[in-house]
Amino acid sequence: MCDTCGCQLHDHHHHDAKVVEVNRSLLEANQKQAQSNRGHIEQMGALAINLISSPGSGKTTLLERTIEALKDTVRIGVIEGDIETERDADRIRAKGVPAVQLTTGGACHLDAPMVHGGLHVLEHFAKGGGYDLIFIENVGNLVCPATFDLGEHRRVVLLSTPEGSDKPAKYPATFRSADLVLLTKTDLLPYFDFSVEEAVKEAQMLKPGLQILSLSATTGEGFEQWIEYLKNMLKK
Ligand SMILES: Nc1nc2c(ncn2[C@@H]2O[C@H](COP(=O)(O)OP(=O)(O)OP(=O)(O)O)[C@@H](O)[C@H]2O)c(=O)[nH]1
Ligand SMILES: [Mg+2]
Repeated sequence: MCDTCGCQLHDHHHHDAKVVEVNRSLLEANQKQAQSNRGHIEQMGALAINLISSPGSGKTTLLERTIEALKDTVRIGVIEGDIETERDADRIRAKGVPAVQLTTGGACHLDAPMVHGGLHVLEHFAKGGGYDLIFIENVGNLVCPATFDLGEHRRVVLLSTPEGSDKPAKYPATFRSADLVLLTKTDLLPYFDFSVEEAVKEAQMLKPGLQILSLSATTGEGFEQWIEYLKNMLKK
C-alpha cells in the first residue's frame, strides 16, 4: 500500500514489512473511527452519503441542485473535502445549508478522523433540531477515497460524460465500493463519445446488480430519479 494515502500499490513498491504493518493499522484505526462516526450520525438522527468522483465530475453542482429540490422538506448538512480552499463550502452555504470545509493540505482523500471533527462542527451549526441527511463530498479523486470508510450509509460514485465510459474497469476499487453510480452531465452526451451502455456494463461487471442512474445537474434531466433515491433512503 501507498504510505501517504493507504491506496493499493504493487508489492514491489514496498518490500518493507513494517510499512505494510503501519498501513494496515492505519486502515484498522480508520475503520474503527468510521464505525463510531456512523453511530454518531445515527444519534444525530441522520443518514450520510459519501460522494466520490474525479475532480470536476459535478459533485458540488449535484449538491446545489439537490439542496434546491429538498431543502424545504429535508434538513441537509454538508461536509466538504478538498486539498485547499473554502470554495465548495461557500457554494453550499450560498444555498442556505450549513457546510463545513475540511482541507487536507495535500492528502488525496478524506479519512474517518477528519470527518469526525467535521461532524462536531456541523452539529454546532444545526438549525432547529439537527439533520436528516449529511452529504460528505470527498476530495476529487477516483483512486484514494475507495479504501477509506468515512462512516457513511451510502457511497455514491459519479462519472461524468467527458471522462469516458471506459473508466469503471480502470478504477475498479472505487466502482466496486459504490452503492449507486451517477452518470453525470448527460446534457453533454451529444458532444462526447461516451457510451452509457458501456459504462453501465463495465460497472455492473465489477459489481453485479449495481444501481446506476443518469442525470444532468445543469438541465435537470433525470434528476427526479436521484431525488426519489434519496427520499426512499430516508424512509427506511
Ligand atoms: N454541462 C454540464 N456541466 C456541469 C454539470 N454538472 C457540473 N457541471 C460543470 O462542471 C464543472 C465542475 O463541477 P463541480 O460541481 O465543481 O465538480 P466537483 O466534482 O465538485 O469538482 P471538485 O470538487 O473540484 O472535485 C463546473 O463548471 C460545473 O458547472 C452538468 O450536469 N452539465
Ligand atoms: Mg466540488
